[in-house]
Amino acid sequence: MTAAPAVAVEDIEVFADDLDLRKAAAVYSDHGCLVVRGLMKPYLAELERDIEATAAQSLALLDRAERVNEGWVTPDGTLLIPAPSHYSRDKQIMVLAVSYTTSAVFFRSAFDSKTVDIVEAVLGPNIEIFGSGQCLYKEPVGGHPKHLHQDAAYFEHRYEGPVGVLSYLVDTDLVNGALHVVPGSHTMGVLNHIDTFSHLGLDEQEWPWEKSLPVVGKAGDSIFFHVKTIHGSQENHSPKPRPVAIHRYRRADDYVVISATTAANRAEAEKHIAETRKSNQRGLMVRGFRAYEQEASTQDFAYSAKRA
Ligand SMILES: O=C(O)CCC(=O)C(=O)O
Repeated sequence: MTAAPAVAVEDIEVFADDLDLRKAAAVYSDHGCLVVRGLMKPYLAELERDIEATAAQSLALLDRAERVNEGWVTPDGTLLIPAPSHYSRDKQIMVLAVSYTTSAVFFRSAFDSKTVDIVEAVLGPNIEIFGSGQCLYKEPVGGHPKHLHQDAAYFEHRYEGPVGVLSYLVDTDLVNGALHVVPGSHTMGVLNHIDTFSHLGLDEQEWPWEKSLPVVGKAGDSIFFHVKTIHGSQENHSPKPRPVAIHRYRRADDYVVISATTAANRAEAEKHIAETRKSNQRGLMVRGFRAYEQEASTQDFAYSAKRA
């Protein structure tokens, strides 16, 4: 029989309205995950507006989608994967092209002071944004599952790696695709991932859903998770879309050493780990200061100053 997690959701939960930063950081450090109830509530209505506008825009561009390794990409940048056979079309949305460069509220919500306070309590004083924000969008009536996985399989870092903050934008339960987490799995190192329907994932025989803890929540609840915490979510069987918004933060001196989306390109990237350089991303600072580091390639700074 598969052992279910010994941790309950109540053990990993705090409340944005009465935030206890020390407790939040301790929960995150012990379990590699933390639920903050109500954190993204102030941004919900505007986020939903921009997300639904993007979904409508991308579907209108579907006939111009181009084939890529991971599925298809529309001209505005939405990633689609094959749809179940009962769909009216052959493709379903997976990652919606809404980001800090297309949505002001998405950008603004990344700087939310309570969110960054928690990240600072976890990562320390100097924090940058990693990536441009992400929206995973499960379409109604069967929208895609995301197999259990560690984000480190996709972006392994030199140091602590990013803290992911996934926020529910609709009430989310076992019917429409609650996020599942495996508390404590952040201490297990980077596990071997295989190619699955939803890209890199863990072998289902070894990591069945029963080993994970579902986090049911309201719109506006956020789940913080470590880059090595195992997580994923099942299909959306409800009649409405189930989007989530994800912000990622990391120490200002951290950087990617392996970037991958398939078992083959991960194996190739692993061969070049020694060649990776500190300058592979310089995100916007959300807290603190980025000190000059010789190792972080002055050439790129000089080049971009010339281009500006
Ligand atoms: O939409 C979800 O729940 C999946 C999110 C996720 O697993 C990820 O972004 O890594």
